[in-house]
Amino acid sequence: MNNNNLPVDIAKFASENNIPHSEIARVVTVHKERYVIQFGNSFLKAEITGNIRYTAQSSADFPTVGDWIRFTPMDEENAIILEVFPRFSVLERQAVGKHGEVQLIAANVDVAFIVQAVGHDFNPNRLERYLAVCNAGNIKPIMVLSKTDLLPEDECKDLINEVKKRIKNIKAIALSNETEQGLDVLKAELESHKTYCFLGSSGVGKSTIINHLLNKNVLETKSISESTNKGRHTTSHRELFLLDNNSIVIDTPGMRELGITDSTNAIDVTFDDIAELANACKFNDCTHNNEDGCAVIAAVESGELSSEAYENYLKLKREQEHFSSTVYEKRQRDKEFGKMIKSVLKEKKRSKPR
Ligand SMILES: Nc1nc2c(ncn2[C@@H]2O[C@H](COP(=O)(O)OP(=O)(O)OP(=O)(O)O)[C@@H](O)[C@H]2O)c(=O)[nH]1
Ligand SMILES: [Mg+2]
Ligand SMILES: [Zn+2]
Repeated sequence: MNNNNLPVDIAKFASENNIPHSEIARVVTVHKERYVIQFGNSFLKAEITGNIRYTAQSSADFPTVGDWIRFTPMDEENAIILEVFPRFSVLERQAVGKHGEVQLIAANVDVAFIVQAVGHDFNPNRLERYLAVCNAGNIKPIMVLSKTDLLPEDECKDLINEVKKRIKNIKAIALSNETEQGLDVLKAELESHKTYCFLGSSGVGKSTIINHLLNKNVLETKSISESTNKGRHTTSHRELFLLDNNSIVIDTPGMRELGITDSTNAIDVTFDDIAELANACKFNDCTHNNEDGCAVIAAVESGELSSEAYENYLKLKREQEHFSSTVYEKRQRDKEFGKMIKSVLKEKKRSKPR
């Protein structure tokens, strides 16, 4: 079977490392440490080698949805994952409830559709947070305003304008799964062999959009009030699908928390107008909190910069600094622990009777 639809970066890596295309597959879903990989048109259940498990330094070293991997088949249905290829992009967030750790959402994604529904889900602050996550991971973001059937058309336009005013250069698509208006605009974005991920709160219509793209009801969709267990998400895991035009889409469960990690300049890229203003601050290391001669604060005062965007910028910066310092402390603790183990072992050796 051939498998010659590899992205350029992956094909390059394979040829540099003499890996035959017959050994390359993509991770479609992950359940704990059990994986499903896709090779051509076939799907195999897969596990990782002990080597991957023991050399992994964090959860980021385990395969995730969207990863390209090298595998060896065991039989018709099962395979072993031997190696995870370097990722050209990653979507990651702070692992919920685990300080200083990241959780991968997906890998090798080209474009993320950030979906917000009209009504109380619409939230530019949260949109900026998603943008920072995309910018950190080398992923092009596109905003999707969903459920436009629930709001008069001019009010939908107002929401899009509000987004565009606050976030320059963002592409935004308004659509409704009910009337199907705008779905063609989203479809026109999809290029073959590129990977698209859908992000956004639970119930905004991510899986419904993907069902439309697949032209069938593959994914379960449900309103929050329909589900027996209140607040339970309908989509419970991340999964990758191949569309007829050979684009790939990844569905994700709605995420309540999207803590940003310590990627260096994602926030400045997201708030590029603030980064631009900062060039005119009096101090090079201005934090734009309360310094004299701060051009950012001046822009807020003159109304040139929205105070909501400014507040959100400071909030995300604080969060990122907190994450970085937690990671640093964790590394120090791990180091101390390593030193202690070493000295105990040394002591043991020394006291061993000869
Ligand atoms: N009125 C209206 N309802 C929609 C639209 N799109 C989806 N819905 C409804 O919204 C509910 C949630 O849709 P889902 O597609 O399951 O939402 P989701 O984003 O996948 O949610 P999670 O899987 O929980 O993250 C369902 O009852 C859909 O029928 C839309 O455009 N308009
Ligand atoms: Mg869903
Ligand atoms: Zn400043």
